[in-house]
Amino acid sequence: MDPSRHRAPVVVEARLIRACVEAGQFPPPGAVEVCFAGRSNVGKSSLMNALMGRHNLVRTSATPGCTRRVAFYEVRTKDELFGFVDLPGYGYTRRSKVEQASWIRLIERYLLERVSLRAMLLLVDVRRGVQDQEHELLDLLRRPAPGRPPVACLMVATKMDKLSGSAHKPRLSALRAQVEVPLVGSSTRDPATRGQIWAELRMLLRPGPGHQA
Ligand SMILES: Nc1nc2c(ncn2[C@@H]2O[C@H](COP(=O)(O)OP(=O)(O)O)[C@@H](O)[C@H]2O)c(=O)[nH]1
Ligand SMILES: [Mg+2]
Repeated sequence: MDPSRHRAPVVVEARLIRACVEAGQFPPPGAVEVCFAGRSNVGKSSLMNALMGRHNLVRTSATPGCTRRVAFYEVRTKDELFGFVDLPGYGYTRRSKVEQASWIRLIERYLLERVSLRAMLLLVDVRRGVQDQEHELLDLLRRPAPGRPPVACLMVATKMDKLSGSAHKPRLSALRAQVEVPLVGSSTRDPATRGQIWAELRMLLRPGPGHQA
């Protein structure tokens, strides 16, 4: 494999633009946007920090359910600009029905109407695997959305370090059999992850049919 494929860019600037509790607060669409979705505590904030090369720009938490906002970040490399968007996590059982309904509305508005959205990284804990909510999110992305171009999707199985090395390959194969989008493993404990996920992200954003959900 070409080693340059796995070289992560130097992120010269990464900053929070706005954290929104409703769609009316979303900043105007601009740079190519990548959103990070997944169950609470799956490792979204950690992966975003790793990709941005920042330790704690996106707040990580050992307590699930803390992020209830759609948070827009701007990520600048030497010659590119990306929007990274942290979507509120789901699967937090102590949340009320009203909160869940407002979560769904917010996610739908973002995923179906955001014209600058080009890719979604959908995270699953490698031990928990792909469940109904992930399939529902993939279905949502496939819904007709006349206002925006198609969105490519990559699944990321997080916390690979929690499995023994010999379990990695068979587990990833089993997960890949459950979805029609590409799936890769990640671990914030593994320094190679940053370059690998950046490489996948770049492939995802390449013009062409891509890996649409
Ligand atoms: N072992 C391990 N822990 C992780 C990994 N990624 C995230 N975590 C931990 O999982 C917890 C939740 O992570 P966070 O990024 O806040 O999840 P979020 O709710 O999806 O944003 C934190 O305690 C992280 O340190 C990983 O790859 N390996
Ligand atoms: Mg988070």
